Amino acid sequence: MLAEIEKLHEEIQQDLDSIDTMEQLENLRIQIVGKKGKLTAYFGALRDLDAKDKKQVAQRLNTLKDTFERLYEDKRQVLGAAQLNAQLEREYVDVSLFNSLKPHSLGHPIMQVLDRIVDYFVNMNFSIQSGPLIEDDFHNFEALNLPKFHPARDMQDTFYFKDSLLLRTHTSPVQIRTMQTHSLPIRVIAPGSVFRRDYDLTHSPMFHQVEGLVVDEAGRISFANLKFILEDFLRYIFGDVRVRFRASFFPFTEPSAEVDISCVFCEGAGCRVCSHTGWLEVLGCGVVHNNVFKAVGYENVSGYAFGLGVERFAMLLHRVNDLRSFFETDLRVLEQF
Ligand code: 2NM
Repeated sequence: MLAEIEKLHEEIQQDLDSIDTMEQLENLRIQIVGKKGKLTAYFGALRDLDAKDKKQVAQRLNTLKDTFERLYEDKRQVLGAAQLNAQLEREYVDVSLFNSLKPHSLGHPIMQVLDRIVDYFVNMNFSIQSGPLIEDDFHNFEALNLPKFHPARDMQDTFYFKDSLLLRTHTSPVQIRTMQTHSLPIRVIAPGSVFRRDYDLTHSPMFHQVEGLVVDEAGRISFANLKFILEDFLRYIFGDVRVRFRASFFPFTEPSAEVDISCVFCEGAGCRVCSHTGWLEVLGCGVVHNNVFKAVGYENVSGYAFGLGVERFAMLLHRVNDLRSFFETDLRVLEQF
């Protein structure tokens, strides 16, 4: 009987080696240790043996049973892993393909217009500067020749924190900081968000500006330089429009001008958008006031500066009449740009 058990052991070993499905493994288990299994039958035959043989055979059978259980479990694990791998292979999904089926985002319309504005000045050899959104009184007002009781400093217009900190109301403090830390020549633009207490069809408490500043030794920068670059810039942005400069006033420039383009809606004939004047105001500019240079410690220099609102440009370019639609994050609106 021991010899038969030895043979069964070898048989089991061979059978296990040739098995490659869970189903075959289950069949083998039934054949060996099931109710009518070969090993089960040997256990049943024990009762016909005399006591001396019984002990020896029983030991051998128990060892074989343990061995079989171990080999069975090993094989089950191997087949289970193979089965899982096959399933993963079958159900494999390339997630990178999925996203490529969706339309690509073109960016927010305000940022599209901002990028186009910035591109013009980068091509004209301006460098881009940025600065803090939370500013102090000196950089936002004092250095810009805004006297202590100027209406622009009013609580009505400016968001104040305690300790005379505030949300910058224009990007001009960036130009002030640039002059404080850089030497001549200066040729920069400062794009960024600014904050004012205002909210209606054409005003938002947060909006975007691009301001520019060019400074060099006295006599090297003139109003003519300013006029040339702004005309060229406005035709780059708005196409074939007429451009005019109107005398104006800003505390930080002297002389100062506001710049109009011929109305993009009626081409100058007069309509509701241009209040029947044929002109749209799009920029402020001027020759930098000497008090601004004094505040940053510059002497014997001259320069020009300008500023524009990106939202206003976007409204005119895209013919949007309520600026709040840019900020409502409604994809049905934003996807049209
Ligand atoms: C404008 C209009 C005119 C301006 C002036 C300066 C600085 F810092 F150089 F003094 N930055 N920006 C300026 C001048 C801005 O915006 C309508």
